[in-house]
Amino acid sequence: MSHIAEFAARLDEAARTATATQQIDPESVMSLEQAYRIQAANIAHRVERGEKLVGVKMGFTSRAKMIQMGIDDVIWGRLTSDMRVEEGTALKLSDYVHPRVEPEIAFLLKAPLAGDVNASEALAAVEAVAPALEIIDSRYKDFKFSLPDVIADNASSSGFVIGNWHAPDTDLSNLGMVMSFDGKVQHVGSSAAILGNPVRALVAAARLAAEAGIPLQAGAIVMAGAATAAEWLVPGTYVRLDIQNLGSIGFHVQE
Ligand code: OOG
Ligand code: MG
Repeated sequence: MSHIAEFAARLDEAARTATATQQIDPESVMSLEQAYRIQAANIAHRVERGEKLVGVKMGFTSRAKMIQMGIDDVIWGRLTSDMRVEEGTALKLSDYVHPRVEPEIAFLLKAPLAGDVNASEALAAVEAVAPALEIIDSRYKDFKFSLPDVIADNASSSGFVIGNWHAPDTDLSNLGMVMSFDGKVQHVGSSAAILGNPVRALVAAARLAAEAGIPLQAGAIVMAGAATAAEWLVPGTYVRLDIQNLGSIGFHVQE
């Protein structure tokens, strides 16, 4: 087995069994191209088991996240059908290694969006926007990784929760975002924290996905990246996100 196939199988197994694994490239010697090949092979295992590719997620699009994880490059990962968590669900912590949650904005496309586009072209392809929570769960021990490590591990993506879709007629550039656990505020931020405007994350997603040979299609979901640092999930709590003009969403964490 090539190293790529071997690492991909190990990361897929770690995700499937919710068991942490060793970093694959702690010294960061791998190229990003190799890391994305491992990611593709990693997610191909899920597709072989019947999951569908439903979109992409952007990572490290805010300073808060870059600082929290010590990485300052924008990355992306693949979203699959089984990662979707219904709004209001009760999550089982045992399905994850060491999950965290973070507040995001999601886009739903009504037209293909591929390659170099500007912000107004990107917005013209948007069917709707929604408040979203991402559950990130690094498959590496202690949630520690290098840049190639996290790319290979599908940018830590593990689950996503999406609220009601809204027509994209709200200015998204500076919306207040509040993430709370049982009504206690954990993080307050603004959508402006996401590359100055979350639409820029969509522009970047269109370019990166096309470069990788999976251009964004109508119906694709794009997660723009977290506006604030992530928080560990706590058993027995209700996680809620409120976004100005976009409403709120949430889910339970089982005891
Ligand atoms: C990597 C994923 C980063 C975001 O929204 O910035 C990310 C991680 O923090 O483990 O999803
Ligand atoms: Mg995220």
